[in-house]
Amino acid sequence: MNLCIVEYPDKRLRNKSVKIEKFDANLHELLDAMYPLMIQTNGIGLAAIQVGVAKEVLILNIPDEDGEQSKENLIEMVNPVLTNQRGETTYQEGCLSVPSFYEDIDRFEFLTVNYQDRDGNTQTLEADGLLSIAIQHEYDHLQGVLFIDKLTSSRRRKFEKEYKKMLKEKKTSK
Ligand code: Y12
Ligand code: CO
Repeated sequence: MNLCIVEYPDKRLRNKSVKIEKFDANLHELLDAMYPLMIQTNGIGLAAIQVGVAKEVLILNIPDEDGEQSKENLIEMVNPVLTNQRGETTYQEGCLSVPSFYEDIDRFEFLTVNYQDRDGNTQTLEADGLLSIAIQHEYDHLQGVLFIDKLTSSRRRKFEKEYKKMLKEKKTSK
C-alpha cells in the first residue's frame, strides 16, 4: 500500500472519519503502511485521514527518555473514545499535514482513552504528558479538526499568510 501525507489546505482533512467495523486484512494493511510513513517523515503521531482514509484509525509512537522511537512503544488505536479529560497543559505542537508550522496549543493534561486494537480487542489507556497531548491531537483529526483551528483569530490570520507564502515559495522552487 503506497501512502502519502495529505497536507493543509486539502479539504479531505475536514472529513469526519467513520468507525471501523471489520478488523480484517485491509485494516492491518493500512496500519502496516502508516507506521513506516510516520517514521520516515519524523512523525510521532498519524491519523488515517492524514493519508486520505476517513476511518477511525490512528497510530502513536512517543520517543522514550533517551529520545529513541522504538517500535515496541507503537500504539495503534481503532475507534478511540476519550473520557475523563482533566487538567490543563500547553505544548508547542506540529503536524505532518501542516509542515513547518509549530504553535503552542492548550490541551487537557490527563485523559482516559477506550479503543480497540487491530484485532478488535477493547483496550483502556490512561495517559498524561506528551502521550495525552498526541492522543488529543490525533483524535481531533478523526473529527476533521486541525491544531491550527485552536489558534486565536489574529494568530490564525498570521498563520494563513505565512503558510500561503511558504506554499508559493515551494511551488516556485520546483
Ligand atoms: C505533540 C504534539 C503534536 C503531536 C501530533 C503528531 N505530530 C507530529 O508527528 C509532527 C511531526 C512533524 C515532523 C516534521 O518533520 C521534521 O521535523 C523533519 C515537521 O517538519 C516539517 O514538516 C518541515 C513537522 C511536524 C504529537 C505530540
Ligand atoms: Co496532525
